Amino acid sequence: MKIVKVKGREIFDSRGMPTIACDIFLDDGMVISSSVPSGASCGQYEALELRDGGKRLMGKGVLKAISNLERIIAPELLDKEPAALELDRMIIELDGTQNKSYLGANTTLAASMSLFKAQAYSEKLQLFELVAYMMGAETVSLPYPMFNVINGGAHADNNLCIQEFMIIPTDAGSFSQTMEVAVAVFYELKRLLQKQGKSVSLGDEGGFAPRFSDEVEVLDCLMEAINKVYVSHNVTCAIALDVAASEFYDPSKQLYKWHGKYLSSEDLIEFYTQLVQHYPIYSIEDGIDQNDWDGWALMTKLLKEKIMIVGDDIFVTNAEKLAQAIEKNTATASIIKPNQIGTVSEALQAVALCKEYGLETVISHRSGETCDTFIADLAVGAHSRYIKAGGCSRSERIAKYNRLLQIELELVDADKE
Ligand code: 2PG
Ligand code: MG
Repeated sequence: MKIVKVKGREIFDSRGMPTIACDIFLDDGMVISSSVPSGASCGQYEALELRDGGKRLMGKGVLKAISNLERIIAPELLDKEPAALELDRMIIELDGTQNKSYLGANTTLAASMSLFKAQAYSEKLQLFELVAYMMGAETVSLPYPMFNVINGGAHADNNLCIQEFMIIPTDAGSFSQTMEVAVAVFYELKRLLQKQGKSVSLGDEGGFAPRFSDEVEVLDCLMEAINKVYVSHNVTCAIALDVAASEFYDPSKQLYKWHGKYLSSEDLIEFYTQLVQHYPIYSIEDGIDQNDWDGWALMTKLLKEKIMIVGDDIFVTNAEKLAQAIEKNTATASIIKPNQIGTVSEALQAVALCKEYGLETVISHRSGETCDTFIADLAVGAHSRYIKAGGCSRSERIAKYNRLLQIELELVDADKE
């Protein structure tokens, strides 16, 4: 099967911001589409997201990215089989920069995702099967989801410093039962918030975003919901936090601005230690700023036996950064976001590196999302133990979970055959 046309389109993400979609037309008439997400609390070392600037659409337009896709990438793809790894390599070479600043990581990822889907289609494989094949895996597995239930930080208009409070139902059995428990906690939480007269409006990732006095109040409220659901479902939930500490780090003072006070990394780690003692916290992501490697080393040393320590802004899905982390014993897990690096194959390399050195992976959405479900297949095919794809509301989040439900059914059916 050959590629006969490649088109870019400007579409809008879950925040109403423009983003790029890429359509690959195959010679049997099939059109394969992908669209890329966009972050708000972006890491300083992420690959470049190309925006038009100027007045149109608040400078966020992606017409330059579309032009790069159609003028520079497309001619190289025409008349070729959609061999994703090979063509990804060609795109990386065409860009030729460290951070995709020539073509834009949004441009390259849109093409890359469509190439992977097109190859899967032309080989009559599911996307997750193709990913597994490329990772050299003989089996696939469904990830544990981290459901976002309370939004703070850059994802909400409230007073919380911590950006994401997530739940991980533990041992619910199947993915569909896990989903049931998460939805039950979500609605129990909603009821509790309403009872307390708090707002139940949603943050960017589909969790609630009311004002709280502080993070401890959130955790108490969350525990009440988790405990109530335990009684009805006999399944408990662990808590995962994405602190997104780079968002409130002051590099000039080398301190963290926490609710009107300045804290050192030691103070912050002491606070996390207290939380870990009092609540069933399973993991903390970005507890420390992306450049505070000493803080990361200390947090990893002090807490790694108790919780999973997840790096996001510090690694940015970049194999070089991950290699540094491995050398310095920093963190025990990495977030994987394909748009931080700009191609699917480089994201797969990052996963492979993590696996080789015993780091867990959390395949992740961005706060600005589309209904593309690529990351669900990526998590299954790459055998990632975790995925985070948002709360139990908003279609762009639920689409990923629904795709996982579909994959689960297919795997169950395949087992029966
Ligand atoms: C994060 C992400 C996704 P953003 O920090 O992990 O939850 O947020 O996409 O805004 O960087
Ligand atoms: Mg994060």
